[in-house]
Amino acid sequence: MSSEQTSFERKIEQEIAVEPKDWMPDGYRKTLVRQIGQHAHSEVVGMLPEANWLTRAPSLRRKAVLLAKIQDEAGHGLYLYSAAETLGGERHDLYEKMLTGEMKYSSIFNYPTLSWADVGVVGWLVDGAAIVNQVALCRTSYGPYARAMVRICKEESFHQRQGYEACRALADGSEDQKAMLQDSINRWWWPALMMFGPNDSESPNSAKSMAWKIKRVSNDDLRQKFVDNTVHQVLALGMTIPDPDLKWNEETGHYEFGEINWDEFNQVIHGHGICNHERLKDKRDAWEAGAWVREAAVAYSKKQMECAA
Ligand code: BYC
Repeated sequence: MSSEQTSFERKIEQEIAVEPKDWMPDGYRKTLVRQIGQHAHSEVVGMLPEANWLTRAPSLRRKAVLLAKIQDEAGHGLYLYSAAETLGGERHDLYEKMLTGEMKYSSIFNYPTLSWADVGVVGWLVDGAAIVNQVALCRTSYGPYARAMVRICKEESFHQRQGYEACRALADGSEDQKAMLQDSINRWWWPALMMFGPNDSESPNSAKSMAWKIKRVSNDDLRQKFVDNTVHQVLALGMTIPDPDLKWNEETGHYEFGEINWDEFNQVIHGHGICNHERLKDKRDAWEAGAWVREAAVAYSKKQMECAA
């Protein structure tokens, strides 16, 4: 083993952050660029389902809050693209891979937001699931990713709270509002569980990622934590969970839950979900329509450099 490799292994073992200029195995770098890139894409694609309700928010306060949340997500995308760039993952290249479908983004954003309740439920369940995953990633072995996660988690906690608060308002409302909330929970519950990825035994990347401490907690353990955290919140709203197999296990101290529809998950991550086509089309259109902004930014920075020279 080379001295560089020994030094890398020691850092992983002793939980000393790996930094951009450190030597790292090719596979470690590639795995990080893949995961961080997909994470960044999820943030920017995740803006679309919520933006669908911006012009129809039920009050000015709700509109302002939603707008701020969506802007935060753009910011999260930027932190993450920057973290990928420290590994040599060029932003333009990663973005194009997302637009052509070569790189993935989270399955959850291929479902439609059909009612206002979906905006609350996305904030509460989707950001809630994202936080469970991202809190663990605050201890990931690559320094820039871990530091981005700390800041993102602070903002995501706010998102989760605003989502729950919006759901609370519906749960305290009319019978129609309660029914709208229940319908939304019914549609988002299972896709939220899918966010954590395939079962550990079916996850091709997990073993390496756990050994390198890129992932600190397995897909199944994170999913279990999310279920354990969330069941009480659903019940506190007076709502139900669309899972006849859900039950508390006194011995393990965890909820048991039913089998996820993995066929549906696989369809969605391979481009055949309800909204995959629409999401990528919207992103491609925005990329093309924004070409003049990128050109203007480059021209402006060249001019600035000429003036400074
Ligand atoms: N969706 O071996 P596995 C947010 C893919 S956004 C799509 O377990 P890994 C928010 C996986 O990529 C939150 N694809 O993979 C934003 C792999 O395919 P490739 C986004 C999935 O990487 C706006 C294959 O399946 N969070 O917070 O070890 C509004 C096999 O899986 C999914 C992150 O991105 C999925 N759900 O583990 C509101 C967190 N699951 O790449 C909220 C960072 C799996 O080999 N990412 N795949 O072609 C991770 O923690 C890990 O990448 C995962 C998957 C746990 C997601």
